[in-house]
Order: sequence, then structure tokens, then C-alpha cells
Amino acid sequence: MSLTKKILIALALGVIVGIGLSFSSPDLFHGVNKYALEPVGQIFLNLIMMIVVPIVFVSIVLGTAGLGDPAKLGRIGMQTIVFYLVTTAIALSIGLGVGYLLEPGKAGVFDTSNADYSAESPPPIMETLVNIIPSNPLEAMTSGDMLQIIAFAIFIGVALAVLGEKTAGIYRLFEQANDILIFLVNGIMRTAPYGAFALIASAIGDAGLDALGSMFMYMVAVILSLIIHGAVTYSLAIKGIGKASPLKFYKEFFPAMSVAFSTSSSSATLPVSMKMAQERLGVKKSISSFVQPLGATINMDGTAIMQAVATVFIAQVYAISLGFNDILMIILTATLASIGTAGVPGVGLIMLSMVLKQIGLPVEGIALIIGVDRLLDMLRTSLNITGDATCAYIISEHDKRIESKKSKSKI
Ligand code: DAS
Repeated sequence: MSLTKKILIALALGVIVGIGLSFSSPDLFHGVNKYALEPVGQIFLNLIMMIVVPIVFVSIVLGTAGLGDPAKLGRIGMQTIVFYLVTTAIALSIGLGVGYLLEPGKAGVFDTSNADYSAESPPPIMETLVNIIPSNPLEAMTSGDMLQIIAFAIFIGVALAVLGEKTAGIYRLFEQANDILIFLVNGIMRTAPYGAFALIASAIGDAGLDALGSMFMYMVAVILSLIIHGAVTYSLAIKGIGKASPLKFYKEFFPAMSVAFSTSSSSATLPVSMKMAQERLGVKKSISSFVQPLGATINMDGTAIMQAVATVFIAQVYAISLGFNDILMIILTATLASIGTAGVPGVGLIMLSMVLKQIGLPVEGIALIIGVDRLLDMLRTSLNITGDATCAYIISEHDKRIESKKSKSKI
């Protein structure tokens, strides 16, 4: 049986067990969760988090060096950043539009009297952009500062590309390190069904069906927006620029989406999403190794959608009307906010507090959505990494067409 089928069956069983647990006594749920679900889920998460830093560093070094001349790196980098910013802005617009159409904040009765949420203050945008250059690369690696790790790896990769034969041995060393890490990814992926089962059962059992009920319209608005963005925006890019079938793309990329769903972490899913992109979608290794790690950190369309819907939802619950300037500020703040945060579980809520503060909405409104956020985090993380893979795919296909034109012109 294929890994995809095993993960699908594991997720289905996990949903059933989670719903069963949500009807059981709290003691039973806590016992099963504490001694079975959480340990299995955490072991799976730790296994894939264990190789994230090394695989991001090695992949970006090889990806950057593999692109060859810095001019090509600049072209690919520019295409990547433009795609990420444009699709994030589209995602936000879809979320805002659906939020206004469905009006989830007017659907139910929400008790805001004891709503309280103390937001971790995310780093200011300018500080994040300045600190992308690490003053201590080793500290960046031990602390898992993904943007700094990516920046340092790009410098190393450019040096390898420019020095060429002089550092061929080091390049080979990185290639062998990459082979070791891919071998580990293959081994860890065999545990994915078990991790997926435990994580989804725990998430549903923890949320409880009553929370799902009262926040139903909010969840429908977020999920509908995620589907529209995936089915329209990405499919148009895959079909229009990638000249390929979106259905085939999603079928081949599904195992990575299921790992993202299970872990709620773009960074943790990176080894699998790069493997699927390279082996199943034919994305050039050098482009995949550069575009996807960058995207896992700075490109989060699913998160942007949640932020847009949540902002409209909270404004509706507190009966605060948003003006045109507020809408523009939401789009700008949320787009920039996604750059400064790593792809780990729950980071979307920290960014949401930034957006709410920016437009003067009550941050404590986040307390209303926190109960269902872990389930939505699973879905939006799946979309986040799909956006990264879509970007890598269309840039790779475009690059292949450029290369083939060049080779034909030489004949
Ligand atoms: N879990 C985040 C990610 O890894 C997304 C989020 O928190 O919204 O992409």
C-alpha cells in the first residue's frame, strides 16, 4: 500500500478516534492523550524537526551553488519573491472577501466578556529584515533562526558557485550530506501514518465538538477561502505558467500536504515537500532547494487567509466597521508579517495579533478563535507548503524552457 493511502487511512481513523474521545469523559481523554497520543505525536514531530536545520542549510547551499552564476540566482530570487508577495496578497483578498460575504462574526452569539489573550509581541518588521544577516551563524543554527540560516547558506552557496573547481571537494561534501539527510527523511516518513493518527486524534479530542459547533461559520469561511486559493490561484499558475495538470500536481504532491497537515509545521515538512517536488513533480533540484526552504519561512498564504478571515470575524463580533484604509493596512501588515516568522505550529496567531494591533482591533478577540485554531493550522499549513511547491514548479518549468531555447539556438 502506498504511503499516501496509509496516511489517509491513519487520518480517517484519527478523526474517528478524536470524535469518540470528544464524547468521552475528560479523564479518559486526558489519560489517552497524555500516555498515548501526545508521546507518539511528539516523537514524530521531533524526528522531523531533528533534520530541519541541517536539511535547510545543506539544501540552500546546494541550491544556490547549483544555480551557477549569481546573475541566475538574482533572477530566480526575484521571480520567487514576486510570486510569494503576489499570491499572499491574493490570499488575503480572498479571505477578506469570503469573510465579508459569510459574516461569521454575526452568525452566532459570542461571549466577549471574559475574552482575554496576551499576545507574544512579534519582532518589528525592520528589525527582522536587518537581522536576516546573522552576526553568529552557529547561534542562528542552534536557535533555529530560519531566515538567518537561509542567508548564511546563500552566502556559502554563492562562494561555492564562484570558486568552482577550487572548492569542488566541499561541494561534494555537501552533496553527500544531502544524501544522508534524504536517507533519513525516507526512514522517518515510514512513521508518518502513526504520527498523523496521533496528532489529528489529539487535536480533535482536545478541541471538542462544542467548540467546533459554535465556531462553525468561522471555520467554513477559512476552509472555503483555503480551497478557493488552492483550486483557483495555484491551479491557474500551474496550468498557465507550468503548462501542467493541476490535478496531477496535487495528486503527486499529496504526501507532503498530509505531513504538513499532521505536523502543522512548514519547516518540519520541508524535507518531504522538497523530496516530492524533485522526485514526483520534476522540479530542478537547485531551484527546489532554494525556493522551498525560503518559502517555508517567508511565504504563508494559508496563514494570511486565516488572518484576513479572523480580522473580519473579530471586527464583526465587536461590531467595529473596517474602512478601506483598514483593508489596505490588513493586506500590507499581514503580507509583511509572514516574512518574519518561521513555519512552526501556531505562529499564525502571533502574526494575527500584529495585524489586529495595527488596525486597532481588540487583540483579546483571538481568544474566541483559539479553540479551533489548531485544526485550522493543520489545513492552512498544507496550503502554505503547496504555495511554495507551486512557486518552485512554475519557476523550474520556466527555467527549463529558457534552457531548451538556449540549447536550440546553439545548434
Ligand atoms: N503552522 C504554520 C506553518 O508552519 C502556519 C500558521 O501557524 O499559521 O506554516
